[in-house]
Amino acid sequence: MAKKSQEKSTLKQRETVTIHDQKVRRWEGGELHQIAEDDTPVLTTAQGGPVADDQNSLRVGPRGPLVIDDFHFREKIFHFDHERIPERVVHARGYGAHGYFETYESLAAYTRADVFQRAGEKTPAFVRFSTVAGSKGSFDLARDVRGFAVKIYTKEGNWDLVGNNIPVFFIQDAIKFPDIIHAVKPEPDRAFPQAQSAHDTFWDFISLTPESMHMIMWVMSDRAIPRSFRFMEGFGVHTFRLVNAKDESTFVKFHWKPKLGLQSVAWNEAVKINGADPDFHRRDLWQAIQSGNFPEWELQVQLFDQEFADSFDFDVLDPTKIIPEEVLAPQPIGRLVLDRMPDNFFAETEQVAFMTQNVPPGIDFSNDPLLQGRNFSYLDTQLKRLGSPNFTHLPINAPKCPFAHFQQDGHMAMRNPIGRVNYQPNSFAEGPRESPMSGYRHFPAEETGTKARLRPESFADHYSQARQFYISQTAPEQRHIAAALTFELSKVETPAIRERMVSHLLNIDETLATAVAQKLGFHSMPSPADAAMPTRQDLEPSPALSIVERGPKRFEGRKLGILITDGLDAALLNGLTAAVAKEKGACELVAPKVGRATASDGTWIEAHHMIDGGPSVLFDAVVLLTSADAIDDLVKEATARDFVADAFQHCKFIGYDPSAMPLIEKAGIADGLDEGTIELPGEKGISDFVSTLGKLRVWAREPSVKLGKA
Ligand code: HDE
Repeated sequence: MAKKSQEKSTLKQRETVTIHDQKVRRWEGGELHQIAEDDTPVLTTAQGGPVADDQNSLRVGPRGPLVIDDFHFREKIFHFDHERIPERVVHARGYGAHGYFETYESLAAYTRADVFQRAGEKTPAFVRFSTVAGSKGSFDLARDVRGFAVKIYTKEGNWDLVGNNIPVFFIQDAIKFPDIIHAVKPEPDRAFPQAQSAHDTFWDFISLTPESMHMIMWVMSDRAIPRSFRFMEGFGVHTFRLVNAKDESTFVKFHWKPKLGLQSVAWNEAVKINGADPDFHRRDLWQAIQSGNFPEWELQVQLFDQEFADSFDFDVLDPTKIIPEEVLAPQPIGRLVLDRMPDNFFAETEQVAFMTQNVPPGIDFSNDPLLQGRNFSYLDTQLKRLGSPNFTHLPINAPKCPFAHFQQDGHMAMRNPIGRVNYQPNSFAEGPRESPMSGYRHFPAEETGTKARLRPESFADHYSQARQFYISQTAPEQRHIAAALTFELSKVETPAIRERMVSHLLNIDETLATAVAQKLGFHSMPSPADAAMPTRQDLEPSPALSIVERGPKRFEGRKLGILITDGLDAALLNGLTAAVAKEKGACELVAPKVGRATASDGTWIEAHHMIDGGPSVLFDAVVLLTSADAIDDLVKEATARDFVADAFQHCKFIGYDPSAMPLIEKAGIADGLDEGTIELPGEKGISDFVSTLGKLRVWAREPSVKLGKA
C-alpha cells in the first residue's frame, strides 16, 4: 500500500578514530568531530575550541550589556554575516548532481582526447542545470533557457561543456551579451519583473536585434518550460573541433539526448507550479536520484569537415544556426548518468566553476565569435564570485587527475608548493616539466585578415531557420508559440515595441504574425521588418525540433497523482500503483487529510499531500478514487474541483471510478469527456490505462479548452 516516500539521509557512514589521544569521529566527507563521553559530537568554534554554552551570549548580570570578550559570539556572527557570496550574474538559480560519463566506442580516429579512447570507460562528472534570468531564489518554472553545464573530470584535466537546453543563442557576438542580459533582468529603476522576459526592455532589445529571432522561436516554445531537467535536451551550441593524434581536425556539435524523452508543461500549468512548488525541478531531480532512478542522457555528435561546412546553407560559426539532424545525423558516442546528489549544496553546486576554456587535448575551439568571447569571460566571473584565484583548490573544481604547477599564494590557498623551486626552467631537477607530446597543442589553424569590427555577410540570414523551427512544430506546439508571444507582448506597455515584434514575425510566418496581432488587438498589420536577407521558403521541416515528436514511449519517470477519499476501492488503488510501478513511474496520493483515508476494505492509507498542497499541476496524469459516501464532501472542496478542471484544461489523462462523476460534473468538464477521460477499471483494464498514460497529453482536447488558443 502506498506510503510517504522515505527520504534518504545524505549523512554518510562514519568511523571513530583516536587523534592526539582524543576520540574523534570521521564523516565520509572527511570532516572530523570530537566526541564527548556520551558519544555525541562536541560543538567547537572554528578554531577547534569546545563550546560550553551556545544558547546565551556573555553578559554582565541578568539584564546587563554584552561583553566584547565573547569570542565565540563574535566568531559565530562574523561568519554568519559573510555567508553569502555574489550570485552568478546569469544562471544564478541552479541545481547540480554528480555522476559519470561512459564512452561507447573509441573515437581515436577523430580525437586524441583521453576520455574518448576506451569503450566502456567511466569518467566522473558533475552537472549543473539552471535558469538564466532569475536570481538564486527565483522559481523553477520561469519561461527561460535552461543551462546544462557538464564538468567531466578527465585524466587530462577538466573538460567543461557549458551548454544550454536550446541549441542556438540570442546574439552572434559576445560584445552584445551585457546588453541582452541587462534587457532581460529586472528593469533597473523599478527592480522588477523577476525571472521574466515579459516586459518592455527585453522585447525592446529583441525587436531591435533581428539575429535573435531564431532563438525567440525556441524560447517562446515549450522548450522554455520543461517538465523536468531529466526530460530536456542539452546542446554545446557552438561548433567545436575534435583533433586527433595526427593533428587532423573534425568539426563537432555536441548534443545531450535524454533517455526518458522530451517533455514540457503548459504555460498555465507553469504559472501554477511556480506557486504550488517553486522548487519543482529541484525536487524532481532530488527525488529521482534519491530513489535510485538515475537520469541519463546520451551524448551524440554531429561530425563534419570543412567541405560540409562550405556547402552548408548557413555559416557553422554562427551560433544562431543549427545543422538540422535530418541534414546531418548525430551519432551516439557515450552516456551521462547522474547518480549522486551533492552532500552540500553550497560547497558543490554553488561553488562549482564552469569555464568554456576548460578543454582537454584533442578538443579545440572554432572561430565562433560567441564562443571566443565566452572563453574570455568565464575566468573573470569565477574570480568575482568565488573571491580568489585559488577557486580551483575547492574540491568540486579541482581536477581528479594528478596535477602540478607553480601557481602559488593568494587568498585561501589550500595547496601550496613544497620544496625550494617554484619556477622553471630550473637546474635543481625539482618540480614539474612541460610535456610537448602529451600536452595541449592548439589546432594550427591558419588565420589571415584585416583587423576590423564587423559582422560577416554569412551571418546575415536572420529569419530562415526561425521559420524552419516554427514549421517543424506540431499543431499544438505552434499554438503554444503563438500564445506565448501573445502573453509576453501583452505585458509590453509600449505599442511600438509590440508592432516591431509583429513586423519580424511577418518575416517568419504570416499565420503566426496574424494570430498574434489579432489577439493583441492590432487595428492594422505593420509592414514586414526590413530584412538583410529574404526568408528562405525552401527549408524542409525538421521533425527532430518538435518535443511532441520526441516524447517518451512510456510513463517511466513520470508521476500519477491519485485523489483519494475514505471508502475508495482498495483493489483499484493497489492495481494502479502496481501497474504504474511496472512502467517505472511513481504514484502520489492526494487526500482531504494527509493523516489517512480508510479504504473500502478497512485499510488505512496515508496520503502524500492534502488537496490544497497537491494540485494536479504537480502530476503528469491524475486518477480520482472516491466513494458514494465521501463524494458530497469532496465536491464542496474548491481545490478538489480545481484539481480536476486543471488536469482537464492541461490536456492530461484523467482516470476515475464512477463514484467521482459528481466531482467531474462540478468541475464543469462533464460535457467534454473524451478519449483522455477514462472510467476505471474500464473494459481494457488498469494496465492498458497505465500504458496509455505514456502519451502524456491529449492534445486533441486543446482547441476545446481556452488554453493555447491564440
Ligand atoms: Fe554563459 N556565462 N555566457 N552562456 N553560461 C555564465 O559564468 C557568458 C552563453 C552558460 O551552472 C557566467 O560561472 C558570456 C551561451 C551556462 O555555473 C558568465 C556569453 C551559453 C552557465 C557567462 C555567454 C551559455 C553560464 C555567469 C556570451 C550556452 C551557468 C556565472 C558570449 C552555450 C554555468 C558563470 C553554471 C554562466 C558569460 C553566453 C551557457 C558571466 C559572456 C551561448 C550553462 O561567465
